[in-house]
Order: sequence, then structure tokens, then C-alpha cells
Amino acid sequence: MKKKLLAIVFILLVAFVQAENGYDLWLRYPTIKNKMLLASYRLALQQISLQGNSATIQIAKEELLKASQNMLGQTPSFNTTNSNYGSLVIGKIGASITAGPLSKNDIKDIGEEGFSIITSMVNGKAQIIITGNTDVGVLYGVFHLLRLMQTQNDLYKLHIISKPKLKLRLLDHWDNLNRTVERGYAGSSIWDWHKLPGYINQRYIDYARANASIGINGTVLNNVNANSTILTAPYLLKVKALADVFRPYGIKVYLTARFSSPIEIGGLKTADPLNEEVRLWWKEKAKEIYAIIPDFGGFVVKANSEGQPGPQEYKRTHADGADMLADAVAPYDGIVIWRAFVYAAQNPIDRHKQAYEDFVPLDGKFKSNVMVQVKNGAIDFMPREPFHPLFGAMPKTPLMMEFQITQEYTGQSTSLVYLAPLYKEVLNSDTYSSGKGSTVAKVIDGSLGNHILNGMAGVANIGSDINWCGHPFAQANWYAYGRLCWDYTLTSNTIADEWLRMTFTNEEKFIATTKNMMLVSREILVDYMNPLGLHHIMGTGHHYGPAPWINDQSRPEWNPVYYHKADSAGIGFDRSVTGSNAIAQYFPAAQRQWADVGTCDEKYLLWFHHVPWIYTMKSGRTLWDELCFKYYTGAADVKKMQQDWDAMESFIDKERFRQVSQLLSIQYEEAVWWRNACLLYFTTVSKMPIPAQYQQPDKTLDYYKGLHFPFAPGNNN
Ligand code: BDP
Repeated sequence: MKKKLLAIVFILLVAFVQAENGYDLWLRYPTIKNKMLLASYRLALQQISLQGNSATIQIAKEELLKASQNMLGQTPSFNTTNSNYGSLVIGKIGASITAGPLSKNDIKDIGEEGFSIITSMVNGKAQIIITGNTDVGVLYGVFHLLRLMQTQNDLYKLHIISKPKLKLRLLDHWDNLNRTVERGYAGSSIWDWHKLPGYINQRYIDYARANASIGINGTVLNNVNANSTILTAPYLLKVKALADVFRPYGIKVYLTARFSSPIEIGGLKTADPLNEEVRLWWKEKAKEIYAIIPDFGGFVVKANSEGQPGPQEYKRTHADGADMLADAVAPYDGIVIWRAFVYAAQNPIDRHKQAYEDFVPLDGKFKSNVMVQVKNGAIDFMPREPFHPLFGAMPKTPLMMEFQITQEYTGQSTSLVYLAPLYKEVLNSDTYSSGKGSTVAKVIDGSLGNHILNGMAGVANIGSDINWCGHPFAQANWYAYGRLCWDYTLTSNTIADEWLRMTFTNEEKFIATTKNMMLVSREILVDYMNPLGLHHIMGTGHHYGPAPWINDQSRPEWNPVYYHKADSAGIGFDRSVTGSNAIAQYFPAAQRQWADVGTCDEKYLLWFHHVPWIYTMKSGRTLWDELCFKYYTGAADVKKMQQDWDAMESFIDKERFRQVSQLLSIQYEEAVWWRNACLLYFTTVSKMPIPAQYQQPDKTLDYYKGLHFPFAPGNNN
């Protein structure tokens, strides 16, 4: 009886230990099963010499300890005095750690955040030295070593010298102070403002750790649609508490600043950026912030866009507004990140053109501590957009990339959509601003304009859900974003490979199948949502599901019909010279790839052209048939993903297997919904039937039009 009970307890214990809820992200550190690897890793992590006693080095130590115990079943012996002792030596370059084989140039070159990991032979034994110019660099190196181990690499001959390609690697949280998250699909905000500063939720620490593991070095805590309350004294103390948690992980905090704050919380009558009282108010506010958070990153501002206040209300420019704030934070080395996502309430010109027209004339007018943050495309974070024409068009201003990690327009939290291919497509696009090879990546890394400030921001997909991101595969987008901030030359394949191995398993069959699913997932989404350059045809407000028929919104550019322009003649937005001529905002060589209907890359066809339904596509099909083909192929490909995933059951834990299975079923239903609703609607305009070879929609257009989602997530602000 007793034995039986013990056996049951044991089984329960095993089940409990194996339960995966996704909380550990890519830092799970499962036991290494390969005996050879295990033996070599045990040797490598047997005796660890730690140089330095900062909080950051302590974090590195704890990470090594946790990883060793979990992966290797071994507790390393740590030594803090003798730098020559040990199989692994970590610490910054200094009196006790020599740079080993690094040259003076290497040391200078890795800068403040880079690291090196080098294996050398000392007294006939292999020794790994992880070093850098700062403790944070060392921490990044430790996480890199652990990544190599989690992905089962040899540690014998390491010679890695790595530094980030971008200086600012930020997450933007669109989190409101009441804990709702604008466009958040993973529960509520992780910031529990009410209990701060007294209560430090373990999540804050785990968040910092996850970010440090991929090199994220800044976080904007609150929504771009900002609330001035965040700048009041009690809230600044809460912000300080978070900054204190994040600091040892190399992460700075930033806040969004509501432009009208001097009126709302300062009691002034105006927020005019040229008004002396207003300028003084911001200076005092900056002084107050830096007194408690000396390394505060700076302000992010959304102004004169979608109802947000801004300098244009006072007939001032975006530069006037940004420069005023820049002056306030300059004494403390703070920066201002001014968003270029602007389109005016009463501007009849193509929305695609508006930001460019507002901002290009201001090039050269911004203070040196201002960055202009530009979304990857000119409209919004669509599943596919050509790159924003501002990239390359403001050579005197450091432009920061803004990507969306949260999947507002890319399937929200029910869809497996790996976004690295989208990010890479944009970063690799050639702006031709200084001749061939002037990629967007080179604009934002500052190399084209010789800018010291450079960086990327990603709108976070993190929330209070136990697995942080809602969909288990959405974690991959957080991970990929961070890895690309560090090194945008990494391939989508490499990043997916790393992430899968760390997050699930190193089983090759699993990796091959699921990596392929990830790599094709974004293109599949484009096919069933927005093929051939269609865009912005989603449901109004919540942006969930298709609604290409909507035409009753107060502002023209809030209506999907504005973007697809389907009529009896054809479909698509003519942005060529015969239409809005938005294409003229690109450099001539870039224009050429889209200017002519006949040669335009079909991925962007309906973005730039209004094309007859019977136009012959490269496939030989008519445009209408091609559209149907894309929608049907996209939905069928989701079915294929489901089948692929079903075959993965034996490789991973049942919890996450089940979650993904269920979500893929929902994704398939959504893909069919997109396909049917869009084609049924377009058929009323094209007057052409869905070809008979396809399974016909089993619901009517009216049925789809009648769907409502009053409590859809992310829309409750
Ligand atoms: C849009 C979102 C909206 C954001 C806006 C922005 O729907 O919620 O406030 O972007 O970036 O795509 O400011």
C-alpha cells in the first residue's frame, strides 16, 4: 500500500515537473540528454571564476548556477579571487582579467555592450573566458554561452566577438495605467501600478532577465496614447522602482509624454512649445525625473496623430515640440523619440503621403538628442507593406525603426505567425537613398547618415498571461525582435532554429517541421488576409477579422473601401503617377520596382495600382482568379500547418502541444473566414464568381457582415 502510494506521488511529481506552461520562455534549461555533450559541458562549467561583485555579475552567476543545475545536474564551484582558476572565467576586462587573444582594437570595437567568448588552453586544460568592457557586456556573453549550450553547440573552440549593431534596442509597451493594453492579446498589463512601488512582482525580474538574454536594453513602460498621470510624483516613484529592478540587467526605462501635460498636471494654460513657462515646466519635470532615475532613457511622443495633442495646435512644427523636450532632457543625456506615425484629421491626401510631407521639410531641424521613430510601412503595421518612404529621405535625422511585435494586424493571439521574415524584408529593402545598397537597415543603424544615435523599437506582445505572449509561438516574435536588434544580419531561419531548440526541444524532426511552419507562416497569413498588396481591410476598432465592405466611418481613411478601392473596373489603390503619386516619395530606383503595372512586384501590385479584374497576372490567371487562388491557397496552407503540428505530438509536452493544436484550429477557421468574407464581398463588385473548382463558401456575405465582437481584446482603451 505504502509502495503504491509512493509510486503515485512519484508519477504526480514527474507530471508536475514536466508540466510546461510557457512561463520559462526560451530559458528553460532542460537536462542535456546527449552523454558526450553533457560530459563536456560539465567540464566547462565545473569551476567558475567570477570577477567583479556588481549586481549584474551576481545575475550572471545565478544564471550560470540555475543553468548548470538544471541542464547538467551539477553545481559549479565559484571562485571570486583567482582569475586564472577555473574552466570558465567571467568578468570585465580589467586588472584581473586579461583580454586574452583580443587585440586592443577588438576591445575598443566591442564597445560598451559587446562581449567575447574565447576558449583557450591553459596548462593543458580548456578554459573559456567571457569578457567585455562592462558587466552588462559580460552578462550578454553569459547568456550567449548558455544559448550555445541549449542549442547543443561545441564549446571547445569558441572564438566569438559580438557587439550589437544598434544602440537602442527597445520594447514599447502600449500599456495603460488601468492595466488594459492597447492592442494587447496576452491578458492585462504586467505593470501593477497600484501596488508599485512597494510590491515588486517576480515578473518584473523575469521580464528583465528574458530581455537581457536577447539584448533588449530599454523599455517604454506606457502607451503612446499617453496619460499625463505617469509624470506625476507618485507615479514617478513607481517608475523608479521598476528602473531599479531593470538597471542591473542593462535596461533603461523610458516614458511616453503626453504633450498637453503642462496643462493637465502642471496647471498651465498652454502647452505651446515656444512658451517660456511651458519650456520651464518640462525642464523642471526632467530635473525631477532624473533626480530619482539618473539613467532615465527619455521621452517617446505621439503628437498630432489620432487625437493626441501636439505642437501643431499652436501652429508649431513637430521639430519645435521635439526640440523643446530635447532641451529639457539634454543636461542628463536623455533623448526624445518623436513618432512619425501621423496623419491629420482633415487631410484629403493619401494617408500614405502624409508623414513624409510633414517630416521631410523638418530634416536638419531636430536637436542632436532627438530621434524620429518611423513605422516600418507608411500606412500601419500591415501583414505586408513596402518600406516607409521616410527611410532614406531624412539623412540629417537619426531615424528609429518601429516594428509591431504584438500581432494587431497579423492574427492577434490566435495565429501562428512568425514575424522575423517581415522584419527582415523591411530591413533588407533598398531605399537607394545613397545609391544601390542603401538598405533600410543601414539607415536605421546610423551608418548612412553617420548618426551616433540609432535603434529599433518593437511594440511589445507581453501581458499577464502565464506564457507572457498569449500564443506559445508569439514568444518567438519577442525573441526574434531582440535578436535582430542585436544583429539584423541573422537569418529568420537561424533565429527560428535557436528559439525552437531552446523553447521546445533539440529533436531534429521536430525542428525541421516546426521551423518550416514558422518560416512560411507569414506568407500564408498574407495570402489569406491581404494578398497581392491589399491592406487595411480588417474590422473597424478591434481590427479582428475581415470587413472590406466598411464605408461608413467618419474619416475616409478609417474605411477599408478607401484602401482597396474595388469597383466594377478593378481593385487596388493607384499610388502611381496617374493616382495619388505616393510612389514619387521613393527614390527613383526604388520607384522603378513598382511604378509600372506590368513590372511591379505582384506582392505590392494592389498597393500601388488599380488593376482591372481581368488583367493577366504572371501566373497566366486573371487578377480575379489570382485573388481567389491566393485566398484559397492561404487557407489550405493553414490546414497543412495543422497536419504538420499533429505529427509533433510525441516530441513535446502535452500542454503546449494542445494549446498550439487548438489555436491552429481557430486559425484555420479564421483563415476560412477571411477568405470567404473577402471573396464574397469582392464578388459583388467584380461581378465574377468564385471559380467552381473551389469549395464554395457555406455562409452568406450578410452572415459575415453581421458578426460583432464587442469585447475583442486590445481595444479597450
Ligand atoms: C495603430 C493602432 C493604434 C495605435 C496606433 C499608433 O491601431 O491602437 O495607437 O497604431 O501606433 O495601428 O499610434
